[in-house]
Formats: sequence, C-alpha cells, structure tokens
Amino acid sequence: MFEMGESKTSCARARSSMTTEASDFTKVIVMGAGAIGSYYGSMLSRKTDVLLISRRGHMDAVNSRGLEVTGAVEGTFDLDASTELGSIPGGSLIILTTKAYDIEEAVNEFRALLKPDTVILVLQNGLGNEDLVQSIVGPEVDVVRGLASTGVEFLSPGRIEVKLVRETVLPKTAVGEKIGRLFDLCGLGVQLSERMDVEVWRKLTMNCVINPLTALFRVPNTEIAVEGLREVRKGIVDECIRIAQKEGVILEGDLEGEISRAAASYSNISSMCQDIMKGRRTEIGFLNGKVSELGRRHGVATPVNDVLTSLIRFMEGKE
Ligand code: KPL
Repeated sequence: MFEMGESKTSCARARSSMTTEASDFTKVIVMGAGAIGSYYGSMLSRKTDVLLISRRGHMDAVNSRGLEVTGAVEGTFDLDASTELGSIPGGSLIILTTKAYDIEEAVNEFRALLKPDTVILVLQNGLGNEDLVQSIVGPEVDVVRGLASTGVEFLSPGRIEVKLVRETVLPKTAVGEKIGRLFDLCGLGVQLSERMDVEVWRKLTMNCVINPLTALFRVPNTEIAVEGLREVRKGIVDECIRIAQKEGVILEGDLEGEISRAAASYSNISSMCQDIMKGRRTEIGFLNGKVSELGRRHGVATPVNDVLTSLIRFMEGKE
C-alpha cells in the first residue's frame, strides 16, 4: 500500500446534481473535516451530496467561498458545511476523520441520530479505532475500517493542498465494496483487502516512523528518509513487528525500506507535524504510545517507541 502512483485531477465548482452515475449512498457526512476529511469531501462531492462537519472558521470559509483544493487535485468545491450535525438522512455514509482521541466525543454527538442503514467509515490513524466506535454505537451499526494515506495539508480555513494521492484501503466485504464503488465513481483509487489487520499494522508502523520524527524536527516527510536516521527508523519498525506478532499479525518483507521509500515520496508535512506546529494535541497515544502500551501488556520492551512517545508528549506540554 505504500507504493501507489500519483495522479492529478481537476474539477470545476459544481454540485453533485450535475452528475449522471448514481451513488449507493444518499449523502456523505464527513465528521471532523480537517485536511484529510476535506479532501475526501471534495472528491466525493463529484457524485453525491456531501456535508462537512468541522470547526467554525473552516466551515464558514467553505460556506462562503467553497472549498479551495490545490496541488494534485485542483478546483473549488461547493459543499455544505456546518459545525453541528442536525440529522442523518436514511442511506448515509458517515466518514469519521476526527483526530483519534476525539472518537468518543464525536460519536456520542451523533449516536442518537443514527438510522438502521447508516454506515460509518473510520478513516483515521491508529489501532483499534473501529472497535471503540463499534462499542459506542452497538453491534447493529455497520462500522468499517479504512486506511487513508494521501498527503494533504491544511493551508488556511477553506483551503487545502493535496501533495500526493494514494489509494484508500477498504475491506473486501459487501459494505467495503459498496463504499469502494462510490469512491471509484468519484475518482478515488481503492484497494480492497482481505487482511485489514495486516494493512492497519503496516499503516500504523509507517505512522510510528514518519509522524513523530517529522514533528520533532518540524520537517516535511521526505526529510526523515535520510541514511542518518536509518537505525532510528529500524528501531521503531522492529518493535512494531514484534508487537504485531504478539497480537497475531505477521508483518513481512523489508518494512523499513518500504517506509523510507514512502516517506521520500511524500513532500507534505505529516498530520502530527501540522498538529505540533499549531500547538495542538497529537495522536501519539494512538500510534507509538499504543505500541508501547501493547508492549507493556505483552511483556515486550519497546524503548524506541517509549522515547518518541515521551518526547512528543513533552512537546505537546510545551506548546
Ligand atoms: O498518515 C499520514 C499522516 O500524516 O498522518 C501520512 C500518510 C504519513 C501522510 O503524511
């Protein structure tokens, strides 16, 4: 999943009513539309109604000027945007792109509005997010885990830049395929996987390498692919491989090499680096912090991930 190709698409300011092929969903609601959520909202608005839910400044800008997307995707997208979700129409897809630590608050906000046919797609960084969502909404709601690796930066309210487009990984299940059809219709590349557990661990390991290192040095992803950091990357990856194995997931191949090549291709600033630069809380507890936590549970030492977690927590405290 790290080696997907780039593509450049452009789109004029247009509403979904102008489209011809139908979506299986009546509406897409993006909860927590920061950089990555706004990117998905813009692409999906090509073939379906989209509502973005996020902070006031960003939502006001989108409502007054549209969502301006530059880079690998270009266009101004006319989307509905709000700070609150009033109702969920039947047949909706909710895409959860809040920060992982906001899951409980976000899901509790819309839990009472869910319809029997609502589908929730969890497109966040981290491990175990979908289980947490499922435990809040109950077993009768369809909760699907997906993986987003497109590099997107939040420029200013109403403006994002897409630096590198990657396929979305979805489970090869009936509901995963239904989401995949919509994504495909909208020009979002999809990879269907029968081993989401492996894909989640591979993405987690990539985030454990790229996110804290870029946040500590405040550099774009490309810069941490240097030879001088190879032992550090390898230390992080080896611990992730060991803990994944304890969790029943075998990570094969030269993962450190794959992650280095992926980092070298990403000219964007990682989400954690963007958070640190804005003085915001980070997702460290769902990434390296999670690996350390599982290490303690399994009695396996994870010194490299422990140190990175402490350093990022120290920086969060300082900001
Ligand atoms: O997931 C990301 C993130 O920034 O959180 C990557 C894929 C590393 C892109 O920057």
